Amino acid sequence: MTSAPPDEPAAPRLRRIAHLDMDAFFASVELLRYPQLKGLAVVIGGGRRKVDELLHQSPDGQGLREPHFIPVADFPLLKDYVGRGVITTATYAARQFGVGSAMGMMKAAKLCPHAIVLPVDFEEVRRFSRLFKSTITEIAPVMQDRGVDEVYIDFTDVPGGQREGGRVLARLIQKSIFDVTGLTCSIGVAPNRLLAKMASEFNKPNGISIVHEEDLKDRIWPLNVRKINGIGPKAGEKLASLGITTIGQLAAQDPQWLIERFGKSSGAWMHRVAWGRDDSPVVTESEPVGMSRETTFDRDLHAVRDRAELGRIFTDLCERVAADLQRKGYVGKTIGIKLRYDDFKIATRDQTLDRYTQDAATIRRAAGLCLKRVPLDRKLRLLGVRVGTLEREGDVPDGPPEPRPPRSREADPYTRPLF
Ligand code: DCP
Ligand code: MG
Repeated sequence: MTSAPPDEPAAPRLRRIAHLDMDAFFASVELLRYPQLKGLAVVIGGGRRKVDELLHQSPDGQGLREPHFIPVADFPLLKDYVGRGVITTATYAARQFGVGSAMGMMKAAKLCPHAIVLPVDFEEVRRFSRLFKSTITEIAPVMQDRGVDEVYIDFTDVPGGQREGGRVLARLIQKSIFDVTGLTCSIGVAPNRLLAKMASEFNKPNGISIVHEEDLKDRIWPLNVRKINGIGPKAGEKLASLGITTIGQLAAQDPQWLIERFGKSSGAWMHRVAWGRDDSPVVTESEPVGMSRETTFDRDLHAVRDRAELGRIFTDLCERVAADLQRKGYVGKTIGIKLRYDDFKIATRDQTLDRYTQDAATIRRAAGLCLKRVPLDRKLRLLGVRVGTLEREGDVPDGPPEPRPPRSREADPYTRPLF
């Protein structure tokens, strides 16, 4: 390790914020599955994965084909599409024809009839979304999730984050994401989130743009006001009707004039952002520590006399917690219950499993065991089920486990559930 000599003052650390956005994300994910389509015009939209099933079925009816080996000529084309579907995204090759997000498929077919149409695979998209984000946080831990394909990253204190205005670190992140996923992204690095978001679009696809405070006049002011994250179609229209289309024109307005037309906070905000000012921090979302579902009964229920009804509610709560975990992509290890008695006293119990789960039946069995450890002589007002000690599904080495079948009935404490 070498360090700077003590008499050489360290360069001042500037706030450097990056915005990273994946290129043609849903389409690029499909190209990983069908690399033979690389470079071609492909649009994502329309029907379900039935297309895939058809594609994968070999023409002679002899089983399934490998996705890689399906001839390009067998893919469905936009010109043959009939329906009211809308395009979700398009490859850059398709965009050259003027085709893009939110355009009706029939209209797009007129512009680019030979484009290949594929449906979106949300599960696959989510998997790659998690993968590229975890690749980033391994390098730069302060990351804010902004949706399926974009994040903000605070470069300020990360090694390489100051070099060449952030370009060195941006390059490393871009390369790491490509190595791990095979996908490209574009990154803008700037003094704040507002400018970084605009910068990430400057060099799409697979580009890096570095913006400094002094670039405001040349690179930001010529842009349309709609490029400001937060100025939507309505505000854009109103500004246009006032003769303001570029960010530079917005910056030239007297703040008071803007406040009179857009209200105190919006008017002041518009003036601030037009001058490239934004102090908002990159906020790392905290991971949830647990997920729970509970219900208060319409009438107080008794563990023995209302056993059937309680049993149904209990199972339902477990299923709902399991569905929450699955939907959000978590697995948990600690299963807990909460009861409130008719005297409003609360009892909780929990149990930690050997393995992580998101399975309703596993949760139900463990929660049933917890229930055996609480007094049940009073009536109940409320019942809750919680799963804690969460990990992201996929981060757990052995994956979401299946419950092991009990060795024998005698050894199985779950065979006599209370509810
Ligand atoms: N998306 C969507 N509906 C829209 C716009 C986008 O479902 N109206 C989806 C599909 C995109 C993904 O979100 O692949 C990311 O949106 P982007 O705006 O970042 O678009 P892309 O990543 O597809 O392209 P770009 O390279 O311009 O970022
Ligand atoms: Mg994108």
